[in-house]
Parts: sequence; C-alpha cells; structure tokens
Amino acid sequence: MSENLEVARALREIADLLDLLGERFKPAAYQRASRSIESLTEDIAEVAKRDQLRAVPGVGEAIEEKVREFLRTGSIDYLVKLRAEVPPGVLELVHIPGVGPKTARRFWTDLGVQNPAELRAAIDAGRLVGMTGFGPVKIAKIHAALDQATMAGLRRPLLEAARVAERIVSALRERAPVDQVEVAGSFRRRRETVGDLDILVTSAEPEKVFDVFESLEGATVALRGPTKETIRTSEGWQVDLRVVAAESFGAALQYFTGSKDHNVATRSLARDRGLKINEYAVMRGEERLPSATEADIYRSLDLPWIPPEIREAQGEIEAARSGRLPALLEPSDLLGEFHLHVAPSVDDAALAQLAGAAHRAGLRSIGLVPESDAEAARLGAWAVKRTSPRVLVGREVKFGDPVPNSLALPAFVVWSAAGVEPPRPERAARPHGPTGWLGHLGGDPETAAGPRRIAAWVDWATATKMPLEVTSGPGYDGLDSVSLRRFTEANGRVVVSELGLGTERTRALAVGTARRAWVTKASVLNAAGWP
Ligand code: DGT
Ligand code: CA
Ligand code: CA
Repeated sequence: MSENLEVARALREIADLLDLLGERFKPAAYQRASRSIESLTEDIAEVAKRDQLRAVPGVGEAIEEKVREFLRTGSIDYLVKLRAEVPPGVLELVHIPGVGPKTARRFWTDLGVQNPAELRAAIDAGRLVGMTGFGPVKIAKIHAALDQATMAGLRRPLLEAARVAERIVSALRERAPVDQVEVAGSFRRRRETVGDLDILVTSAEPEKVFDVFESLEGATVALRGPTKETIRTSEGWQVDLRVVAAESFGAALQYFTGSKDHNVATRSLARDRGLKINEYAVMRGEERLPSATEADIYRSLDLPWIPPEIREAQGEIEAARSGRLPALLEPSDLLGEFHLHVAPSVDDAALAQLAGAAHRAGLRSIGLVPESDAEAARLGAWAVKRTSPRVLVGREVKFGDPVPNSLALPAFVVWSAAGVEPPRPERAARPHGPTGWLGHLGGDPETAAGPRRIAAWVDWATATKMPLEVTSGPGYDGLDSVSLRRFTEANGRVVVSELGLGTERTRALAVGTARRAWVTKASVLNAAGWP
C-alpha cells in the first residue's frame, strides 16, 4: 500500500513540533512538503526510486533525506528527537479548533500551559486576558472548543482514525486467532471526527487475541478484562477491543455501531413489539431470536438493514419502515476521478501507469490538475492520445482569480475556496470559464473559520447551482455531512474526489462522507463518467 499519507503525516508532525519550538522558516517547508505528498497521485516510494523526490513541491535536500529514511525504516529519527523536546499535551493543544501551533507555543512558553486541561484552567483564571491577539471573542471561542473537546474526549479527523484502524485490523487478522473483525462506533458511521475506536471480533481464544492486541507497537494497556481490553496507541488513540460470541455478533455490531440516538429509537421500536434488544441478542421473553448478523436484528423489527452511515436518528428509521431507504452512493458508482494533482517531474511512463491504474479501478475518465501552464500544455498533448480512460486536463484556481488560458482553456476548473471569503448569495454569479466546481471549502484546517463559513459557501453554491467537491472529511476540505445533505436536498450536485488514485482508503472515506449525507448517485456528477 502507498505510504504517502504516512509520510505526509510525519512531516506534518515535524512542522507542528518545529512551530512549537519557535523555528521560523522550517515549519512552512515541512507543511508544504506534507501537503504536496498528501495529494500526490504517484506512490512516494516510486518517486523516490526514480530519484525525483526533489521535484515534489516543498521537498528540498533535508526533507528528501527524511522521506528516504521513513521509506527505509518506517520512522524518522529527527521526529523522534523533536517529540522528546515537547510535552505530548502541548501537541494536543495544536488540534484544538482555533489554536494553531503558533498560538499553542504562546500558551506553552508565555503561560506554561502544557495540555488542554491546563489551558482551560488558565482561561477560567483569566490569564489570557490582556495577551496581545486575544480579545474576549477569541477567548470565548477557544473555551467553547475546549468544552466540546473535553466533553467527548479529544476528537480527531476520520482519515487519521482510518490509518490507525487499518493498522490494528490487519495486525489482528495476521497475527491473532480471529474470525470476524469489524470496526464499529463512529468510525463505521464515517463520522467526520472520531473520539475512540471500537473493534469487535469473534474468536475461540480471547486471551490470545488480547495478547496480540496489547503487544502492538507503541500500545499501552488501560484496562483488560475477560471480554474487553482497552489500549492507548502511541498516537494517543483509545481503542476498545471486544471479543464476542459468533451468535451475538450481529447484536454487538448493531449496538456498538450506534449512534446512541439510533439505538434508543431501535430499542423503543423493539419494546413496542414485545422484544428486547441488547448487545448480546434480541429476546422475546426468555426466547432468544437469531442475532448473528445485523440483518437479523433489523429483521426482528421488520426493517431492512440500515447502512451504518445514516444511523443518526435523522429520519432513517421512518424511511426504512416505509420502504424508502435511499440507494446510497457506492464506490463502484464512481466512474471518474477529477482532482489528480501531478508532480511536475511526472514522465510519460508514470502517466501511463496512472492511467492504467485508473482503468483497472474501473474509471472511464480522469482529470489531471497540473500546477503550471507549461505542464498543462505538456499533459494536454499527452492526454489527447488516451481513450480508456479519457484524460482531461484541468486547473485548480483560487476562487476569484482568472482562469489561466495562455495556451488552451483547461477542460475543467476546481475552484479553491481555501482562504477565500464566501460571496453573498444575493450577489450570486458563477465565475466565468469552463465547467467547474468548488473545492477546499474549509481550506487549511488550522485557519478554517468553521461552520458558519461553510454554511455561507453552501448557500452561495445552492443559489448559483455551483457543484461542490466532497473529499474524505473536514480535515481536508471541511464539507461536513449535515451541510452536504442540506445542499443535495436542495438539488445541489457534487463531485466526489479521492484526491489520489489507488488509495482505496481516501476513496472509501469520501464515499462514506457522501453516504452520511444520504447522497445517491443521481447527485454525483462523476458517477456518470462525467463529462
Ligand atoms: P465517538 O467514540 O465519540 O466518536 O462516538 P461513538 O458513537 O463511537 O461512541 P462510543 O465509542 O462512546 O460508543 C460506541 C457505540 O456504543 C455508540 O455509538 C452506541 C453504543 N453505546 C455506548 N454507550 C451507549 C449508551 O449509553 N446507550 C446506548 N443506547 N448505546 C450506547
Ligand atoms: Ca467510538
Ligand atoms: Ca468506545
């Protein structure tokens, strides 16, 4: 599997740590390199093999060395050293909405604050008042974010959860005596942020499963019982692992997938029909009804199986009862992928490989997004020769900027909303130029001004019939499923982008975000091999 996201994450952490340590220019370089590697379409190991790392935007000599070290050894010495210089709680401050690394550094160095709890105490004690740049509004915002964070534990983006979940699931499958393995909870519902991971397995030998689980690299045991063990990973994730009997697997999966509100609703339906549902089984008095699969559980309520992504008590039970559950978007519905950034170094062989991978993935068309006019011209010349998949060359343009057309008009434009204030809907007008859609709604997560900004963009897009891009979670583009559902129910159209070919993970998560918003393929432009 491609290591691009792992590398990007490590570089991002280096950037955060350097920022916290007060370095001036290096953090920006690491951040830039991290972003370009995250959106690279080619496997970073391949780029390294071709000796083209330095052609990736942001990668200089020092970063190249670290990328190579990571590819060789799976870790970066420099990162390990930096981690030792910063208390782990200080790095947690960086993830609080409204607090970037620079602000976290000030809390740490000026106030001696070392973790979110201490920051809260400092605010309560009035210690932020009078600090330059911290007016009452800003302080209140941080306080509210902290409240949310401590109420639900610190929540982190779905994409991060996916990396950890995949690693643990594959280790369990490979090394532990398990039969069925599922990640339940908010992760299975593809919630935008995840508090902790809830894994369910069936096994005849729970003790052996727990032994493997707690021996995972970097794991510390928080609690171990006969059927449940909780660990903390080196990244700070709490992971619950439960071993359940095969005949209870459906009941357990349904219970631990949640949401709580959905469970409350299903349990009340059960009571109406004289049944009782718990995490072990559906019971009619003393009689145990089939409970090995989730379909068993829903069948006992005369309901069809309900997809996990919409189990939020937001109308799914009524829809299921009346036979009106939507056919949610499936990964195989996507016939085009149109947000493929390509490194300037990419040669014809690498392009052919990319097209081949797209073809094998069932895509009928792909859209390349080069960085410069010269690259666009070169890729355009190559693209006209391709038929399966069809290759289009587009550009990403900051919303409000003119479309570059020095040689030929791009086939499409991804309008980037990153850092751009939304126009008022009553002054609605779509930008001139070729077919386009709006992406990067939240922009950089650190500067994202939050829900109100996204709502304003959604209103504008609804008024102008501008399609919106959906990617894998607000850690990247900020379009949450609630806004998305509002948009598509008002007939808005979307483009679902995985932001990188061959990474099934990002594709699955982008589709998951769409499914959470009840999106069917009818609303998805690239479900038809568009254009
Ligand atoms: P998270 O971890 O905060 O992102 O969200 P979840 O949904 O994964 O919540 P978690 O880990 O506390 O619990 C997993 C599931 O277990 C939850 O979605 C529903 C079920 N569950 C947990 N506690 C309760 C409860 O008190 N009542 C009911 N009905 N279900 C519960
Ligand atoms: Ca959870
Ligand atoms: Ca849990």
